[in-house]
Amino acid sequence: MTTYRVNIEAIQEDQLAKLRSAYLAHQQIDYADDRGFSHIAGHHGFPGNYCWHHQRDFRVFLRARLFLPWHRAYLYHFEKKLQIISGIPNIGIPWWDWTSELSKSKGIPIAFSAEKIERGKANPLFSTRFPLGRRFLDPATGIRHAETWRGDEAEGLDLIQRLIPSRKELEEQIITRTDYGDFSDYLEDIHDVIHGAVGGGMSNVPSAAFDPIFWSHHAMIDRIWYKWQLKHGYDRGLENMMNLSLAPSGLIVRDTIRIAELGYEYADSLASVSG
Ligand SMILES: [Cu+2]
Repeated sequence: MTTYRVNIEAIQEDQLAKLRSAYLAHQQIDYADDRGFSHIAGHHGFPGNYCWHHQRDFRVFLRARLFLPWHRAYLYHFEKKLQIISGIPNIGIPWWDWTSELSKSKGIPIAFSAEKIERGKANPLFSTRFPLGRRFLDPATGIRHAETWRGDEAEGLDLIQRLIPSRKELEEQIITRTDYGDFSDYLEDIHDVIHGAVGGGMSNVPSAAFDPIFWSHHAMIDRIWYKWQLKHGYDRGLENMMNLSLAPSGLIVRDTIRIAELGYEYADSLASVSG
């Protein structure tokens, strides 16, 4: 069964309700359980520090452009556990298309920005608690947060409007940037802008992956890489990195090259996933 990742801005009410219940179930798993949301979020920055950004991670001396394959493996691992814990076998991480007209005019989609959902319940796509009673310091305000937090909305929107390409501009970049390294660096810079635009815990590596929007931001990054691969070749630029480890997912670069082999696909229309 293929997992279809859908556009959060086009998601239907019943799909959104399913997604919320899946994330909530995942977030309620104890940190000690390595299938749970908080344990997996802890792999990225605090306490795991496994993530690859700007050709490095903090655990090895190697320099390599593993940003895209590492995060693909990371999302895959997260999604599998989300499916197991929620009992919804094909639930996928939705992607947030920050190049859309809606995001350029309103910023973060309502599915992630609403603090409360029906009957005043907390929105599991808006925030979650940090595990182990840990509090993260917001350098901007000096406040220590027990839950994920966001930055100033107006400042975030301004960054998106000024620094994020339009859909058309992005499509042109996907076509014209034929070199993997050049493309990966371009995409990573855009990625950094979004981390800053969401702000709060998302703008710091130790806390970023605890924010539920992290996964949808990275699904968009992954989807763009996939589109680039379709144009320029699946393994382009990674020929010499195929056997590198993407710890702690258990995958190596070679395993991440084809998303069809990982069992998921990006749905461009919801018609294909309504069944
Ligand atoms: Cu990121």
